[in-house]
Amino acid sequence: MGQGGSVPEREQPHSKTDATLYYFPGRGMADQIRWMLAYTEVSFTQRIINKRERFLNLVENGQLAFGKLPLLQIDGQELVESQAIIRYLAKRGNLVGKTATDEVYCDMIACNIIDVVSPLLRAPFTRAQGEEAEAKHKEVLKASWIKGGTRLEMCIERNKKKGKGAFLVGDCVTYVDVLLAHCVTWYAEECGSEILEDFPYCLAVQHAILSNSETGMRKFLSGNQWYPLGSTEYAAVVSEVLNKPELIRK
Ligand SMILES: N[C@@H](CCC(=O)N[C@@H](CS)C(=O)NCC(=O)O)C(=O)O
Repeated sequence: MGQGGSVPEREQPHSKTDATLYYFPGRGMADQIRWMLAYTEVSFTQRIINKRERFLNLVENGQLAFGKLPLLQIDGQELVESQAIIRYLAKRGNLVGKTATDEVYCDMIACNIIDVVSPLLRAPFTRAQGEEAEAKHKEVLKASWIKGGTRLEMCIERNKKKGKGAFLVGDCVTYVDVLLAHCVTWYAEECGSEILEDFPYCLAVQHAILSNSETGMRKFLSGNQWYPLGSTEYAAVVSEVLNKPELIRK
């Protein structure tokens, strides 16, 4: 309840952009959504949740259906659950392939990509201090990429052998290519671009997504709507907002 037992006021969407995204001041589970918004040229405002009270207000006024961020206001709706939001944006942007089979393959691959991305989501909370510990942390992340990336590389190779093109599904870009480009870009930032040397197909997809001048990716990546790698300060904000001290490394 808000002050005096009243329900706090609902947060209204920004009136000058197509969408309003609520999340902590960092990448996390909102990041795939940001890339999808940028790729499909949906303008968006970010509402930064960096205080526990603001988070509780969203919960208490019923805007977080399951009590969790991210929240996206778009087309007169309030959407939660990151993977449902991504699928909505994919359909809205005509990025789910051409057939029902393409669509279910995209679903399967998107489910896998979130598993591959998960170690990156945890990185701000597991990042260790000191040269040796940092190198070890990098090695752990690198191993996650090699394991997950190898399967994704094989998916593109198989699709290409069917005469389709260097995409994950079908013969044109789908949203899972955008999600893969995001994943590849983030892993390269964490571990160094040399981790992609043996992944020519993943690199080709990343290149196709980042170099497509008809989307909003370039502007997005050079602007301030994409956050840097999560720091210990970011981890502290998330821990405070969620009231989860155990998230912070001692
Ligand atoms: N399945 C949800 C998970 C979202 C999630 O775990 N959100 C975290 C922040 S990244 C949260 O808000 N947790 C609230 C809490 O633990 O109280 C999704 O994909 O959106």
